Amino acid sequence: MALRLQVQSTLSYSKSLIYYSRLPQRQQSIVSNMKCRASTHSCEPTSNRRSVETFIVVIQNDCKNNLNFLTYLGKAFIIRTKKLKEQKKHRLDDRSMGQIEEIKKALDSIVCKKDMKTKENESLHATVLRFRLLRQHGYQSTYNCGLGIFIHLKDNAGNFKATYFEDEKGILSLYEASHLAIEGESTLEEIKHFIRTLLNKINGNMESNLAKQRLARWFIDVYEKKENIVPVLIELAKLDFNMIQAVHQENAIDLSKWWKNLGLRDKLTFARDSMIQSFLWTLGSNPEPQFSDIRMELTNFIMLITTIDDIYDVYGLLEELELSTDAVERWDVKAMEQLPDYMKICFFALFNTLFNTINESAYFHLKTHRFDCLLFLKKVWIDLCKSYLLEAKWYHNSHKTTLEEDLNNTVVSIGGYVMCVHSFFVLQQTTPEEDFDCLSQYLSIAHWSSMIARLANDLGTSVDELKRADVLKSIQYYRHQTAWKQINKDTFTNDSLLPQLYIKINVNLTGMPLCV
Ligand code: 0FV
Ligand code: MN
Ligand code: MN
Ligand code: MN
Ligand code: MN
Repeated sequence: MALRLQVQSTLSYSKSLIYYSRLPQRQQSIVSNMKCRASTHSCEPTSNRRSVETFIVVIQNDCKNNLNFLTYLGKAFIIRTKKLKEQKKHRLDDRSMGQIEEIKKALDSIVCKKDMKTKENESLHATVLRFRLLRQHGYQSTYNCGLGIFIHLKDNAGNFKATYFEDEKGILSLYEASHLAIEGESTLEEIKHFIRTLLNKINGNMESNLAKQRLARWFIDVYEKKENIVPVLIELAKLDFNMIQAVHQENAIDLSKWWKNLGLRDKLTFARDSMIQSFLWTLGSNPEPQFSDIRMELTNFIMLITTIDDIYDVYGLLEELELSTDAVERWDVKAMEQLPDYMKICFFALFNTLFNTINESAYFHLKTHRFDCLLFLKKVWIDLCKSYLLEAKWYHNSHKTTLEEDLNNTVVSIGGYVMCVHSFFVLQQTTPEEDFDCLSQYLSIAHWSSMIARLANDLGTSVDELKRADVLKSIQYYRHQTAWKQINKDTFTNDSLLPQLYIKINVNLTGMPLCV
């Protein structure tokens, strides 16, 4: 039941994100053309098998409506966008290198000013924005200076001054900035709680306005209602939004074809059909239109991971699971001969996809750096299956784990390490000597993002976890906070070898279990 709700909420979530609403009727969203059908039969005639009770989301490829929105990928819209940008050249110039220089100069000049305390006449938004921009751009020396500003938010009795919190924009900025805390920054932590409580209390317009401003799609609506707006900017924003949506929807169609051709959907009806959810994960981590390849590849693997997870959690018999884990450990297609048919199909699909998608980049690393990253790939997939098997054993033997034991394993079984190594393959950005170092850094940040993803996933879906005592929840909450601070530290304070894009993928993947 929980899963069913999960799928439905994902659907309505995607629906709300897809498309700017004031479009001609014929350009409707792909999601509204999806039909849900219930999965009824399982694959093997054994009666004591369980099945994931869920709806299967099918994108109807034959529906003509689906293809209409793709007009947004056409030339006419690109030309119109260019024209609009010309009109607003002074605002939206493409000389990005020059602009980056300007931004850096501006940030440097802020840092040079010694007194960064809140000025009486300065808006909360301005103060917070300055702090956030400096931190996000790695201005380490300014941490304490930057933090000093928040002391002014409190009165002598240590309470937050009400006047500061009347300003919508300021609160939003502050809430966002409060997520950038690193170890020991308790004021930011207090602020986060304070605003969260505040938002929960406020009813009506303000809350929904604040929430709306966080999403680009709704921000357009909010902006449109303001005074002194720039109409060209609105047209440009809508066009840009729709063009990016068109790219995403084209991805969804391609993925749907891939998934259909792979055949797991029809053969393994006991498993979740996770295309939309899996795509949302990668959409959340890489929404930019130029990252279609990353989105496609990572989505393929998330879909495979989800199917394999269902085999281990739900459908497979323990002795079968021992066999499949052994086959993956031997990393040998031949070892699959011993598996029951439904497993053969799934693991063959996995190996086939692995070799089709990663061979080129594996060869690239081997050729340019003499670095055999296939070893890492093998290791993380084997570790994943082993962690699945251990959980299956716990389940079948009714083994009660300690929190420590549980987390040590489930931080692996959430699949973050596998995603991390696949991102490494997709990005192909390292230098020869640093490959090994770099990969261990890759895995270090993946540990913290996996921890957050695991805790968020458990809190969201595991009835068992929620049934346990409050103590567990508070420990989880504590871990969650700690993991976030570690990620912020890795992100903002390290002279890291990691590509920014990779860090971004990790940070964004972390947020997805909260939405999906
Ligand atoms: C979680 O499912 C889920 F969404 C999976 C397996 C996809 C993995 C996503 C990434 C690797 C980004 P479920 O809650 O059944 O997973 P657990 O591990 O709790 O069985
Ligand atoms: Mn599961
Ligand atoms: Mn599982
Ligand atoms: Mn779960
Ligand atoms: Mn668990």
